[in-house]
Amino acid sequence: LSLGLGLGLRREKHQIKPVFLSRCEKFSGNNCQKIWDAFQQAYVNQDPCKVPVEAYDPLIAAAPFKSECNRMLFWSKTKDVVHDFTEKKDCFITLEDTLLGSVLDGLTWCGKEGSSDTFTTGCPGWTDCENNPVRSFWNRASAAFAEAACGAVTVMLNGSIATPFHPASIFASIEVKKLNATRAKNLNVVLVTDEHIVANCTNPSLKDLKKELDKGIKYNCEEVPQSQIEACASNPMAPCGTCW
Ligand code: DVN
Repeated sequence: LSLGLGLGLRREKHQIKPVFLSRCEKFSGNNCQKIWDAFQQAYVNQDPCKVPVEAYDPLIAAAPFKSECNRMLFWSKTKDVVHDFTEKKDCFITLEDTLLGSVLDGLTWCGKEGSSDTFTTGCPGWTDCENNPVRSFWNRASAAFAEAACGAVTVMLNGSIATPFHPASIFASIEVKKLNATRAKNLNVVLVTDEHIVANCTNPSLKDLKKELDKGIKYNCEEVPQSQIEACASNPMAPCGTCW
């Protein structure tokens, strides 16, 4: 009995469904069981290295991204400063501030051939195989989030590394390619700097970024100290748009 109870509790602790549903219900309140079903069908009963990005199409259809014009924020190698900012100030929306992004942020999951269960341990890591359930989800969600981008779009890149716009990043390999000039009018690069500035707005990788943009999207780049972004985040009186 105690062994059975112990295993049951341990299984309970690692279950993803209660986490998924409680996060989802806090966010939206409705349709969460339907969204869970759409999520699960992407990877259950599959080889966890053979889940293509398209497997999540029904999930994206069940919980589509709203176009929030002038408020969408992308990022690459700036996760902590960006989410500290969006948590404290209601100026921008990142993928991780949307229903699907917030529900799945930080979670690991996979299925197994011949099983209808969801597993949270023994799953392939990000780089173990390309078509793993977690990576395919973020790739699919990032594409859909970028397709919805409209008006002035902002990206926070890291000025403390040599290549702020890295070709292997999700931002470079997926999101930039999905920005469409009929909806997105501007791309404003905020290059976040600290005392060790490695890259400024003349960085060669940013020339590549400008070149890759859909014709008609206006490009702009500003170097902004991280301390200024943090100070603005902590100042409830600072209006959006006056932070930098
Ligand atoms: O614009 C954002 C957002 O919309 C998101 O979906 O994609 C953009 C950020 O992705 P990015 O451009 O690839 O930026 P990063 O900083 O290189 O990677 C972002 C995240 O992807 C990492 O923080 C990792 O997520 P995690 O583990 O912190 O929840 C993940 N990631 C990327 N490459 C990885 C990796 N995780 C493990 N190994 C890797 N090689």
